[in-house]
Amino acid sequence: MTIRKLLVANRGEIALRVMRTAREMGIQTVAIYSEADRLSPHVRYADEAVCVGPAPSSESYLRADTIITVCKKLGVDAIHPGYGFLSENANFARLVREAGLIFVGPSPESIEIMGSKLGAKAAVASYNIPMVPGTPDAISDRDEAKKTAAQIGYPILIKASAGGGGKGMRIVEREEEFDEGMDRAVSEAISAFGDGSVFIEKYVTSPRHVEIQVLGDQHGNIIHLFERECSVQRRHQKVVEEAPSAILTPEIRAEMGRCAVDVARACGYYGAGTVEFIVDDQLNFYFLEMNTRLQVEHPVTEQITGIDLVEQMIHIAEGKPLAIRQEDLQIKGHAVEIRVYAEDPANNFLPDVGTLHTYIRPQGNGIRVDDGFEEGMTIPIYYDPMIAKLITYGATREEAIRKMIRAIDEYTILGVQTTLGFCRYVMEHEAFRSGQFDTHFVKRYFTPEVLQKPADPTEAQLAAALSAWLLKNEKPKASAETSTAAAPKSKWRERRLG
Ligand code: MV4
Repeated sequence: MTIRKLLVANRGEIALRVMRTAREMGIQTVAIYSEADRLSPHVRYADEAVCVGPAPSSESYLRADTIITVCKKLGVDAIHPGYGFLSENANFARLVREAGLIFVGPSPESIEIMGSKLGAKAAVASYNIPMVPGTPDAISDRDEAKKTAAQIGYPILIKASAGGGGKGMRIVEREEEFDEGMDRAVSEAISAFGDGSVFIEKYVTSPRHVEIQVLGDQHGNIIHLFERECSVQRRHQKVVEEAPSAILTPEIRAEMGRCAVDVARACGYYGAGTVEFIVDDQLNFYFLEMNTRLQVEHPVTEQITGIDLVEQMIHIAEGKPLAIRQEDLQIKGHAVEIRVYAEDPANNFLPDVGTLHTYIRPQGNGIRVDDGFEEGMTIPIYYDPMIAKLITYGATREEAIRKMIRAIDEYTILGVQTTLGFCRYVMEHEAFRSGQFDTHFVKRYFTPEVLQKPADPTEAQLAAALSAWLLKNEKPKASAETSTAAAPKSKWRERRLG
């Protein structure tokens, strides 16, 4: 089945990212937007655009029924959900299928299995996948669980089965705190997810977060596209991602890749997915969960493999067999991504939404900016305050990092506070440079004081911003130089204008 018209059920940078590939493939694009996003670039980029409701996402980007109605009206044959919003909603994927449309993503069944952490553990149980010691099922008998905790040794983590991405986790340091931790974990899980199922795991105290990108087709072929290192994060919000990881050996990489493919196989996975592991200081790795969507940080994988993941997703959704074999893939170079948020690092990363009075992107070889805003636009309060993803690519890790620092220095954003200076601090930090860091990097090394200098724009940036503004606002003068009548009639000029 060929996709001729694709609706992107998302906004901002990821909507643009998906539509760009669709356009390259000759596929017509349809944008949806909320009343807050009327003037957004993703709306103008699309061949057609439909307003689906007021600003709050519950009344617009999350309205499955409205979105499917739009598809029927416009003759759309497939929906790409991007990330967030409806991307990991099994019911939505099912509604799309029932409406006779193609969901550019995995099956509702895969989404459902992996949406439950215990479901994921059960699905992979018959495969040889390393997992952190813990309880394989939801805890029903508290005394039993307490015994297991004593056996595996404190500290332990209580996790909500319906959680994920750090939501619904609780550390218990010693047995005396077990009951209280359990009470809180269960009541939090009920209020957050409507499901009080929790399990316990040994707490790996200083892990690295390494995830493997996989692609599976609808014929049972599954490959992996190596890893992304995402350890630099703040309160489960990733800050810096890179590929490959500075710590993996080719042997461990191959082994993790094999495990990731098996995890995908265990749930009959097709589409693009990410298998998340933690890695301890001995380089032991453990499977944690699988994300059944295209991830924010997918560009670093695209840079080092040369593969367009959205193109692959579309081919897979059309039912085509994967055209890439595992042995064709190799890592070339190194890519680093930072997330540029409209947040104030000096003020506990409080969202600082406002107007991008000056917005000048970095440019040059090895630089990719995925964003969804333009100068003069206001960042709406209703959604995630990510302004852009800045990705650099070089032959080596050091080259990609140096390029990132240069790119951050060129990036001029005035009007809102951003995390650019904070990311620059990470790039310069010895622990990051040496590759010796874990998920506690930000907590361990960052205080607002370290930012005082780079937070202010440099003289050069101010000068650049001012001249850009002057150029843009300059009125055409009726001077001898600009009037066509008086223009010098050189051959060069004729050739150029003719
Ligand atoms: C863990 C862990 C340590 N031990 N599980 C956080 C996100 C969610 N996917 C699982 N997470 C963790 N699970 C055990 N048994 C530490 C984390 C964790 C973490 C993992 C990846 C990236 C950042 C993190 C930050 C804090 C905790």
